[in-house]
Formats: sequence, structure tokens, C-alpha cells
Amino acid sequence: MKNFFSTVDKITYEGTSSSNKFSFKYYNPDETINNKRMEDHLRFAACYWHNFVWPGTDPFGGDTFERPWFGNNMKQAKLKADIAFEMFSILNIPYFCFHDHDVRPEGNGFKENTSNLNEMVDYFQLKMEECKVKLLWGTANLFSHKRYMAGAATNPDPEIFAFAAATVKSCIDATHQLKGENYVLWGGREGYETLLNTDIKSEIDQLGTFLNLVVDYKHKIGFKGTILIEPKPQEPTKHQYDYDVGNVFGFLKKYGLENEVKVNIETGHAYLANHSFEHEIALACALGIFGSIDMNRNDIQSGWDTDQFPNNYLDVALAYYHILLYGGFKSGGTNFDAKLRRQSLDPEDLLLAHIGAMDTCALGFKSALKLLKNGDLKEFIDKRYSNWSKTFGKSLMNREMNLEQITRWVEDNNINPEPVSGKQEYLENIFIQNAITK
Ligand code: XLS
Ligand code: NI
Ligand code: NI
Repeated sequence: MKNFFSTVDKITYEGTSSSNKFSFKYYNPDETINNKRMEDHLRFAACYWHNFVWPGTDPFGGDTFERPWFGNNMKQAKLKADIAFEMFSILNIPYFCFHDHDVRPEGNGFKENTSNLNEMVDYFQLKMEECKVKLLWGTANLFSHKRYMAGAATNPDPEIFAFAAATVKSCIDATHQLKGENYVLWGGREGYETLLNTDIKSEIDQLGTFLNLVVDYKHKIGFKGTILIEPKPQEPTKHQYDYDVGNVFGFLKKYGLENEVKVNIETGHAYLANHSFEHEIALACALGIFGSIDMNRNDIQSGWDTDQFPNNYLDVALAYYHILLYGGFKSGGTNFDAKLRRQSLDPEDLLLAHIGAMDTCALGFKSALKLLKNGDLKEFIDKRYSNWSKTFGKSLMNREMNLEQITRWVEDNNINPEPVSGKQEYLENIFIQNAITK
């Protein structure tokens, strides 16, 4: 079966005057901004798992979606790929992302899994050429199968560590073959349910060893993509080791990987850690480990990872503002790690969800760019910290004085600094005045 999305062939930019629901109102891939096409700034990716694997279940109810490709065999896996690439083409989305488990039938152990995966990777290669779609990142699902219930790399059983390591190797090979630009590790069950049965020291050391093996292998085969860790604080385990950006940085430092691995930051995961999305992005940029984003939103009432499509462009603008300050995406991009609501049954709902998300991001991105061009925020911050680049500030930073010398200096010069306004409301006004409304 083809033409699952029989309603429409191609979604294009028609601008805000169009009333066609199957058109972009703000996302114009070909619009040139700062000598770069909008498509190349935003680097959108659709994800395989939420769109084509999730059947609409929640903790209180079973499947709501009936999809012709649901089933655990090669024929249906290929049908799923046909429909997935049909959607990527209709949306004209330049990238996609997948887990091994999303795309291949589950086999009877490692060997069968790998041969199923490899068959699908060959199939993808043809589809990617035909549809002009690239791979933003690949990853391994080390959390759904029951063997991983107590973790993959952090499992008490070294044989499960080995199974997971072999699986990751097969997924890096797949990503490499498909010229993926990054490889992601989200620590699905790398955490614990209770400290009463957990040796944290052993588990964190296991995770450090695992990640070093991954990095060694990447270099061995000449994979040029970026290795990314995706932080998340809780869910599915009570405590995830890759809690947030700051925590991941400490982990990378401890295991000597801070120059090898970067982060993939997800909106909803930032919220779950009681951070804002832009906080996580700004911190990663400051620490030199910013890589890519999983764009979505969480319902603020729910307190769990609802993975909804983004629809608030002001939130998005703040995120892109920090990415732009950092110089934009390098190997990373904007992956929609988002799923429909379980009542959204129609094939066209998948398209409409992405259209809204892509338009939201385009509007947010343009607002961020306007804010950056306006320069007032940047200028304010530069001025606010300017004394750190003058003689006295520099001498402190370079530790030219110890605590005793600093004390003497404060006493001798009768230092009693006056507080200065932080001007938050003024700066918020600048932000809102630069938000694009048309
Ligand atoms: C789950 C994660 C997952 C990763 C890829 O919460 O967001 O979807 O992005 O394993
Ligand atoms: Ni994610
Ligand atoms: Ni998530």
C-alpha cells in the first residue's frame, strides 16, 4: 500500500494569506536569511518512533491507532518505511531520526536483530536517495525489551552490558552507512528504582566505560558524526543518571569525554528537571557541549513527558536565540520528538501536527534572529560584564591576588559598591517588541 496520506501530495509555503490547511504559513525553506536558506538554519527532522511505532496507548488504555504497517515482520517493516518516507516527502522535511527497534522486526536475539536491521538499512538507503531525505541521527533502543529492565550499560549483569554494547555497535554501523550526522544515546533505563538494590558507583563506572567504548569505536571506523547524550531527569526510572546538562557535563569530565561527546537537549526533559529549555541550551553552549535539540512541549499540568508538538513560538524564540548566539547548529538540528494525542486518528493529523510545529519554529526562529540583529540584549549584557575585561577584573580572573591581598585592596580603597538595576522588565519588553507577529 502506498498513498496513505491520500489527501495531499506536497506541502509548500503559501504565506499567511492562504487558508489551505495543508500549507506552511511561516516556514519557507527557500527564504534566505543571513546568506543561508531557512531549511539549512533549522535543519528539521521527523522522528520514526512517535509517528510510526506508538499505537496510541496510555497507562489506562490500549491501542487507538490502526495502522496497516503494525506487525512484527519484514513485509510490514518495509510498508512502514514506505509510508514514513511518503510523509517525509510530503512535508519536504530534510532529515529523520530512528531507533533500531522502530524500523526492524524484533528478532530472536542479537544475530537476528542485526540482520533484520541491516536489511532495513539497505532499504532506507534507496528510499533516502529517492526522497532526498538525510539522517540527522540514529540510536539504539536499549529500554523497551525486558532484558533491559534493570538498565543496559548500568545493568548488574555484565552479559546485558555486552548485549547492549553489541547492539550499539550495530546501530553506529547503520548510522555510518546512512551518513548520519550524529549518533544519540538517551539513557532509557540507565538509572535506578530504589537505592536499596543499587550500587551507584559501579553503575556510573559502567556507564563511563560504555561511553568510552562507543567513542573508541566511532574513531576506529572513521564515523565523523557527533556522539550526543540526551539528558532526562526521571522517567522511566525514578532517577536517571543523565539527569540534566550540568550533570552530564560532570559525568563527561570524570570519564575524560568532555571534548568527544555533546548533548541533545529535549524541551520536555528540561521542564521535568525544573529548568527552562533555554537554560539547558545556554548552559550547554557555555560549557562547549551544545549539539542538537529534540523540540516538543510538555503539558504544564501533567508533570510527565507528554511529548506534544510545539505551539508556543515565544518559547521557541528564546531557545533559538541562544542557539544563534552560539553560532547556530553545526551537526545538530531540530528533531520533532513529539507525538499526536491518542484521539488524533486520521492520517492527515500526522501532517497537520508537523505543519504547525514547523511554522511555530519558523516564527520563533525569525523572532530570535530579529532580537539578535536588534542587538540591545547583547549590548546590555556586554556592558553589564564589561568591568571583567578591564584591568582590575582581569587581575581577579587571572588570580593575581590571593584572598588576603583582595581583602587588603578592599580595605585600602574603602570599597563599598552601589547596586545597579538588572533591568529585567525593560529587557523583557525588548524581547516582546522583537517577536514577529506577521
Ligand atoms: C525519551 C527520549 C527518546 C530519545 C531517543 O524520552 O526523548 O525519544 O530522544 O531515544
Ligand atoms: Ni528525545
Ligand atoms: Ni522525551
